[in-house]
Amino acid sequence: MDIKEISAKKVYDSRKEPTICVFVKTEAGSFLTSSPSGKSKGKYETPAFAGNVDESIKLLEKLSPKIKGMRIEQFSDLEKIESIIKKNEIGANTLYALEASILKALAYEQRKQLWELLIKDMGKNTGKRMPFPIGSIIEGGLHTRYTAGKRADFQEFLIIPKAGKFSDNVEIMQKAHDLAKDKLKRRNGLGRLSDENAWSTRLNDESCLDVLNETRNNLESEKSVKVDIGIDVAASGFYSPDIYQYKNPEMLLSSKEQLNYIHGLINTFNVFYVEDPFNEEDFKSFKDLREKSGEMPLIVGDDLTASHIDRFAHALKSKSIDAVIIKPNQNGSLLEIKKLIDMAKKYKIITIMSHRSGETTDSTIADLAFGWQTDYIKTGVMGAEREAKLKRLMEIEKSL
Ligand code: 2PG
Ligand code: MG
Repeated sequence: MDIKEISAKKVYDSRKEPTICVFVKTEAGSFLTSSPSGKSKGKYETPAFAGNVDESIKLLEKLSPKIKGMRIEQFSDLEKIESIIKKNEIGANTLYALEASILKALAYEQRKQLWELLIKDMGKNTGKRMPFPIGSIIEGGLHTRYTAGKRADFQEFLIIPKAGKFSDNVEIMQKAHDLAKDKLKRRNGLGRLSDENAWSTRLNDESCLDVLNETRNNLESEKSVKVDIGIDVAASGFYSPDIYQYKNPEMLLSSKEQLNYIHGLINTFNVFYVEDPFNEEDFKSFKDLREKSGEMPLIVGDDLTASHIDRFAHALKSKSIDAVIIKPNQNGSLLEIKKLIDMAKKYKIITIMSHRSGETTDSTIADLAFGWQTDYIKTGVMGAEREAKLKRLMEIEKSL
């Protein structure tokens, strides 16, 4: 397949913030991908743009003649692109959208779905397992506005249903969203929808966990299926300086106290999944929590690892995590994202493909999750941007 032309335009995400959509033209047609954007960005993420969206578009136009005519025949040919376009100069959102569009064009030329193109490089023994979805039900921190002057300090309260079928899990997540709404209302704590279309609330973290735990218990007995719950603490968002500064209720916790606090919540509410419980520099506390909590909760790195191989390798060496969040636009290079997934699988670290809080209706990450066989996908529950990924995975499940 030969690239005839590349171009880009500015589009707006679910937060009405500008992001980029990249088009790749070939003999067969035009293929496009738009990039999401985060709010709670890790310090170690690749910058999203070359300054801003407009500057990224200009730079891409300038580099376009060097890409014109380039032949792409397999995934690894993205190296040719990356020898010309550097992620730190053009921005991760631009490079990611460009590479994803190229792969869509290549898949089309080979009469394959995008996931089929990707799964081919996963080795002979790779099965075709649907990922378990992880959906945000209540949100606090940087993902919400205040409700009656308050919000939860943790960023996300998550539901993780474990039915055998992906489509059943989607239904359970949607039911959880409804149930939690009623429970919040009864506690006089229901706010508006948050950035990811979860519920905002004036309730504190412990009350949110209580609501979530009750929701899970209801669903487990109604559906006779295992349902796990989780939190994304996004602790870097309220760590300053050298102390965890809670607002709801007000408390200042040292790292040691934070560890004991989180450990207590894991036990009280039977929490299965704990993302970024500490500041993004603190590999040691992640490890200490892992050791203290034993088998049960998955300790998950997001801001800690920032979808970069060196950060992930550090987390591996220091035994800090059980699972890793993969956000393609935290890095920009799909070659590196694939390497990171291969490495995680090799060392038996659980992989979680993830959306961003600012999303478009682009569903590329659904194909990346299935094609690269990640264990989970974290992509929300409600709203067109979140449902686009869930629908795409249900479509894939149906086609198998
Ligand atoms: C996270 C993400 C997605 P953001 O922290 O896991 O939920 O948030 O995109 O704002 O970084
Ligand atoms: Mg996170």
